[in-house]
Amino acid sequence: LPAYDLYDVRSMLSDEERAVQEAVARFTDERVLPIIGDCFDQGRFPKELVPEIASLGLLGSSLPEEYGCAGLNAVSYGLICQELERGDSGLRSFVSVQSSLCMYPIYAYGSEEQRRQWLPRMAAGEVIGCFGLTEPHGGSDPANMKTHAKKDGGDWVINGSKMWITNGNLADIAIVWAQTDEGIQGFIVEKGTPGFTAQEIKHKMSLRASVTSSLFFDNVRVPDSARLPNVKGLKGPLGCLTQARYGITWGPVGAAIACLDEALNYSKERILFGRPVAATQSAQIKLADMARRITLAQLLVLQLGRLKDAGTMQPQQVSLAKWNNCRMAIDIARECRDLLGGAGITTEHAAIRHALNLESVITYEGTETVHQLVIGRELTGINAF
Ligand code: TGC
Ligand code: FAD
Repeated sequence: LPAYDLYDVRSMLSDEERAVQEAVARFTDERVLPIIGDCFDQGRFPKELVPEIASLGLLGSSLPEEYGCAGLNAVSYGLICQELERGDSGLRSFVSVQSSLCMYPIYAYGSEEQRRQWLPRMAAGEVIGCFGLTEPHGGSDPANMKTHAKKDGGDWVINGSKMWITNGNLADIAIVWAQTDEGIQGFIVEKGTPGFTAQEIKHKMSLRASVTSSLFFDNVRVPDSARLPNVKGLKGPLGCLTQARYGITWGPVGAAIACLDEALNYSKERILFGRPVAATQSAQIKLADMARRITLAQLLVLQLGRLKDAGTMQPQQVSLAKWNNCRMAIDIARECRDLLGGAGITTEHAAIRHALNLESVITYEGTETVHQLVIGRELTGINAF
């Protein structure tokens, strides 16, 4: 059995799920891995891959075919995230944001007209989206939102700012959450709307192959037809987060597999004190422990995906898996970096890139602490936020 599937999880997948995984794995091996170290080095998102990602059906893959999407199940979406993140968390982020944070709210909360206007072009990668929830004063507490939209005749006027927004400078549209007199509401704001600007965040040490931006809204006027009509309140954005977090439970499994694979190969070839590093008991214990944690994480997400496909998945279950799998992957990436010695500190090898990326992944979509407190509240019935 391969080190990355000791429990033969593959045998628990349907033929369609296996085919999806194979297609994305091939894309990652052939198109992502040869360039991604340089992209990370240069701080460049490989935008040239977007048409291929779209043609593989990876954008909004769970949405129905009538909107130009692939209509795949949740487990397939998870496998897409896993295989993309085996390449780089930045590419998985791109797909998470487009699919779960932009296409999903248009599908779930939008009018039929909005669905038809945006979803087919977003599935084709012709329109790129970003999702603006987090604000500079504190992302963990989105209820304390300062950005607001005021009704003015038939229009809305938006003022405020958002920070740490994936795809911000790439995006043709932004899903923007703003406080209104009737609670938090979502708006589709098009690039080029007067008063709307995006500024790329530089000097990142993490997710360097991904675009992250601040968004500014200075009296941005949009028509009522840009408002998502079918949701009000924090449950709107939080419902999107549940979708995206679900994908993020799978993604880090891919990053961890990439690191283990690399460290395993390296330690078998690295001869020290007359034998391969892999022949030492301490290296074997480390590698075995990584395989153990990856196996547990794989079983966790597969069951989570089956629950999602059955329609019974709860947000708390997503929190537990997001916490567990991000922690699992970041620890493994750091341990693999150590097994590579000095060779582990450059982008010639993947471990440090994954370790640095996972610093973002463990923070965004709810920090580790936020997810721990969600489980604490579930157990005790006491809100400790
Ligand atoms: P609470 O005030 O109790 O609830 C408000 C309403 O929302 C409902 N709800 C949910 N609905 C769906 N999914 C969930 N996960 C939900 N959680 C709560 C809830 O039922 C209620 O509905 P209603 O009808 O009663 O009004 O909110 P809470 O106390 O549960 O929330 C507190 C807390 C801290 C958990 C929440 O604020 C939180 O999750 N904070 C973290 C914020 C966060 O994760 N931000 C992420 C920004 S996006 C991002 O990072 C993208 S990175 C993407 C990439 O590049 O891949
Ligand atoms: P804060 O909320 O200020 O948290 C600071 C610290 O306080 C953390 O350690 C946190 O765990 C801790 N903390 C918070 N509450 C408590 C508590 N009650 N008790 C104890 N400790 C607590 N957001 C978007 O809206 N859209 C995006 O596309 C997006 N993309 C991102 C991309 C990247 C690369 C990054 C880094 C972030 C992105 N985010 C995005 C923002 C992300 O969701 C936030 O960074 C995250 O929610 C945390 O918010 P914050 O950074 O303001 O930290």
